[in-house]
Amino acid sequence: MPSVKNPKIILVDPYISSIPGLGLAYLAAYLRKYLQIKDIKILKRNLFPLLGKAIIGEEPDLVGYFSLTVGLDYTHQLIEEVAEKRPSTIQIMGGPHITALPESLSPQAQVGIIGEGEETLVQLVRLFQSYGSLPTNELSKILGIAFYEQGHLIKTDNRPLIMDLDSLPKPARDLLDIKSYYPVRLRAFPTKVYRSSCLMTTRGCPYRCVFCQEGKYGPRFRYHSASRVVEEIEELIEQYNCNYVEIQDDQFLCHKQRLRDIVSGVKSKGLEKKAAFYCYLRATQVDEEVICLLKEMNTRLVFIGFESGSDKILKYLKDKTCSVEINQRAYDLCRQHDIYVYGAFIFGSPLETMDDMEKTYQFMKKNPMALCEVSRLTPLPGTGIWDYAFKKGLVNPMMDFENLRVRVRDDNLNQLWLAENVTKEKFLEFFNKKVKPLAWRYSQAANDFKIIDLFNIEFIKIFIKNPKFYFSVFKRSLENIFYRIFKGKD
Ligand code: B12
Ligand code: SF4
Repeated sequence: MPSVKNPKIILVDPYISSIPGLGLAYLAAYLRKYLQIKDIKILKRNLFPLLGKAIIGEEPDLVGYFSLTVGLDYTHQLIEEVAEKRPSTIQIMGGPHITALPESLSPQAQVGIIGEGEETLVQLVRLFQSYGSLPTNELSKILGIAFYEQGHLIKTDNRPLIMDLDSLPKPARDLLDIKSYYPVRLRAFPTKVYRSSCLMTTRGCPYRCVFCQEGKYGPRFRYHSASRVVEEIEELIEQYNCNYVEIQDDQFLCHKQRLRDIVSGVKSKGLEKKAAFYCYLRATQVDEEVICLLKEMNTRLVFIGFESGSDKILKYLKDKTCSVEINQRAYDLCRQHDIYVYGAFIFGSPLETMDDMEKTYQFMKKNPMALCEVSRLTPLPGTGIWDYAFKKGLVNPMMDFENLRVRVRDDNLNQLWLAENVTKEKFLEFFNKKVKPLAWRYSQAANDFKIIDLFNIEFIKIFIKNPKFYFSVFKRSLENIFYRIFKGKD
């Protein structure tokens, strides 16, 4: 049995996602390094559908939950279940949602972590080691947390940011079961079966896009050194056998000299021959040199938030820092260098008209995407658009956060819709008729997927494991062939 001096800690990611989030792995590595905690696990919903039971079965002393806005109810249910069945367990919530809205802290949880959690968690675990509990008079001395004292929520002062990211130990990927995420990239490149995994090389962002939580908290950009980035890439490839490396940063390109150094480091170790790369780009940071550098390190796919084909809407969404011309240039440069583009678009800004939406559709149609993500402008807590919607009385900290789903689907008429000049129904009709079919076709056409690819050995393995998925790819590939024959017609 673990003693209080050597507590058993479970970190929980209650979301199903295509890649393993790294936040909890950073925390685990920090606990290992500074407190030599050995008994630590990350439980992810992907792998444990009955997460509550799995947590309780571990008999933990302390459980920490990652929180996003959508899905918060599920996290609260887990916390209630654990509180009921194992009341002695200390429960803590962290992540983007609690950071933006600490008042969402479950009454059954002892502490909410605001912002970066490494140092805060170490201090909390130390407290637990000393007292066997988290006494509130001691909690009030810890920076960057929220907790209840006699029913009132107390927030302590903000914790200073970690400025030297290289001082953080590498995320504890050994706790993530990386292999279980390998095959997901099939949807991006059906003809190639990659073994993918990810890294983060920066934190924060100097921009202030109205839909994003990063921008709201101002210019707090920090980055790992090029040599540390190359070390992590090498670890993914050599130790975890990955051949597809996803760089999940919002701001991978923010520092050009660092990019040059990363690329030369990757090449000096021959890593570009062992793996393909994927990263996020901001169109304003793209120029010929950047794209050539990305190409040199074998970047196959880049994610670009084009957001809109209307300058008026782009200005609004991206705080006047981008334009359709800049977006077009970024797209063209990528395609000229044979890098596939994963484009993201946002519909539903307050002053957006049908004409603006049509411009976005035309941009999408002109520029085939390898993958395409369509979102509605959603007032997530901590963003500029949350403040706007809050002033209008459309959102509040007690609302049903399930109405803040970001992706556009055709069945969610309850979702908040902010465009004043276009009804939600009219938008969904336009989306279903024009945008959705285009996005599906592109994901196949841009990848040059062929019927013959269905007979490659990896696909046959998929057929055996998951015939439903196999047939959905088959259907899409037929659509793709028809699309190519009648290309341009919609
Ligand atoms: C990579 C990424 C993804 C990945 C992986 C998601 C994941 N589970 O981590 C993918 C592509 C799957 C994804 C999808 C989505 N994402 Co995303 N994503 C990111 C991104 C760019 C990086 C996440 C990351 O690794 N950060 C680095 C680590 C170190 O930070 P961290 O996870 O926040 O953890 C630190 C602290 O928060 C804290 N902490 C976190 N948890 C805990 C727990 C405890 C106990 C403690 C003590 C501390 C603590 O300590 C950690 C270390 O300092 C962030 C933006 C960002 N820069 O963070 C958006 C972000 C998290 N995503 C966001 C959104 C909206 C989504 C989607 C809903 C979008 C959509 N299209 O539907 C989906 C949700 C999917 C899902 N089911 O998870 C929002 C979340 C906003 C919110 N309030 O919920 C963010 C913040 C971006 C934004 N727009 O502002 N995303
Ligand atoms: S969308 Fe990207 S560029 Fe804009 S604030 Fe968020 S992280 Fe920064």
